[in-house]
Order: sequence, then structure tokens, then C-alpha cells
Amino acid sequence: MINTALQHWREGKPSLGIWINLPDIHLAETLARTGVDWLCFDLQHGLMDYSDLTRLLPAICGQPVTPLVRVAANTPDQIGKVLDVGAEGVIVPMVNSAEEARQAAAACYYPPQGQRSCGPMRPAMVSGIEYLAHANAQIACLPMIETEEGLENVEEIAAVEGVDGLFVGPMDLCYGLGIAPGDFGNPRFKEAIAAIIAACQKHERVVGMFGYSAEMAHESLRNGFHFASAGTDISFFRSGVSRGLAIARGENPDEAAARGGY
Ligand code: 3PY
Ligand code: MG
Repeated sequence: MINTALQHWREGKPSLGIWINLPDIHLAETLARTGVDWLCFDLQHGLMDYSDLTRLLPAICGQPVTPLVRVAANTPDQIGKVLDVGAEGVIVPMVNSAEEARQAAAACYYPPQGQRSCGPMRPAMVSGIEYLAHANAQIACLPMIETEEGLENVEEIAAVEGVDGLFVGPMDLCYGLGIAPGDFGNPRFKEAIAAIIAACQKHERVVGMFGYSAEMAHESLRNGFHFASAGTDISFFRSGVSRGLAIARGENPDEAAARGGY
């Protein structure tokens, strides 16, 4: 198993992903063939659960795309289960402290680096027992910074051994900062982003952004982020349909496609 997203990050190459909220294997298969670098299946807010992952991850296996999963909570059972079904990286929401980041990293890696329990069901079906020799080096552990406390402790979180990078949840971060959700131009938001990027630079970690639009993803990659989601399955679908309908009606397709949301 070669985690191509992780490899790109280690080589300093930027990468783009798509966020998956819907448990549809055909959509996942289609998106895996678009040339996108990674797909992140969302168990926190997405309309899917663990049993959906048992169908979705095999559907994209063998495609040149890295499967990431955002777990619903930072617990060893959640993290272990998604790795055992084939996730190659885990995005962990609401990490507030170095101790919480250590818990996430411990759940991602086999001893002696961590405390992951051994039972890699699907990866072993694909790669056999060889998986165990490479798993620790190929799994990405990505805590999210999206709370006031997480931001205060960002330096210590970035320093935790086993953390490959930090991922920004911009909407929760707005709430954490006490500013309006979506006010990404607010100086306090920009200051927070600069602090997160600086912490990652200092500890040689990558830093990623949940992009609420393709433009936001592009701006993020231009401004110090290594990876960003360019949109979600739902947002791409909606903007494609809105654009098509607008063209058919003789209306402005850009205006129609720009209506936001998840
Ligand atoms: C956020 O914006 O807080 C996220 O976690 C994106 O899903
Ligand atoms: Mg969030």
C-alpha cells in the first residue's frame, strides 16, 4: 500500500480532494476517476455510517486516489475500525490539546509507535500480512483545528509525534473565534489561519483546509496550505445542475452555480 496523498505531502506537492457526504458507491467510483488526489468520507456530518464505508471503500480500491475518513469522534474504536476497512488517513475533528492529538496518533499506529489493535480486515484482503510492515509509515493522522482551545494549543498539537498535519475546519473555527460563520475575510480568522500555518511550518507538518468552494481551495493552496478539499459530492452536483439549468434557461450560469452550501 502506497499512500499517494501522503507521498505528495512529503514531497511538498499540493493536493486537492473531494469531500464525500453521500453513501453512494457509484458516485464515489465516479469521483475517484476524476483525477482528484484524495476523497474524504465523512462519518462526522456526512449522511453515511460505518456500514456504508464497508461498500464505499472497496468501490474505489485500486483507483489512483487516497481514501481518507473523517471520524465522528476521537476514539480508538472509531479510528481503528475505519483503518481496518481501508482508510489510509484519518481526519479527527475538534482536537483541543496535545493530549487529544496523542490519543488520535496512538489509535492510528501499531506498537511501538502507537496502540492500534491488530485486525486489518480489508487491507489484509488486498495486501495480505505485508500490510502490517508498511501500515505505520503509510497512514496519515490529521487532527482538525477548529476550536478556540485547539487554536490556543496549536503549536503543541502540531509537535505531537505521529501527527502528519493539521486540517482546518473553517466554519467551526469561526464559531470558536466568536465571529459570524463564513466570515473568512475577518482579520481574526486570518490571524488564526496564520498561526496554524506557522505552527505547521515550525514542526514540519502539512496543513489542509476544508474548502467551501473551489475558489477557496485555490486561494488556500496559494496561501500556504498543502491540501484542500475543492468541494463536496453534493456541492459539485448542485452547482453542475444549477449551471446546466441556467444555461438552458438563458440565465447567468456563474450566478446560479455560486449558490453555496455543503
Ligand atoms: C468546519 O468547517 O468546521 C468543518 O468541519 C467542515 O466540515
Ligand atoms: Mg467542523
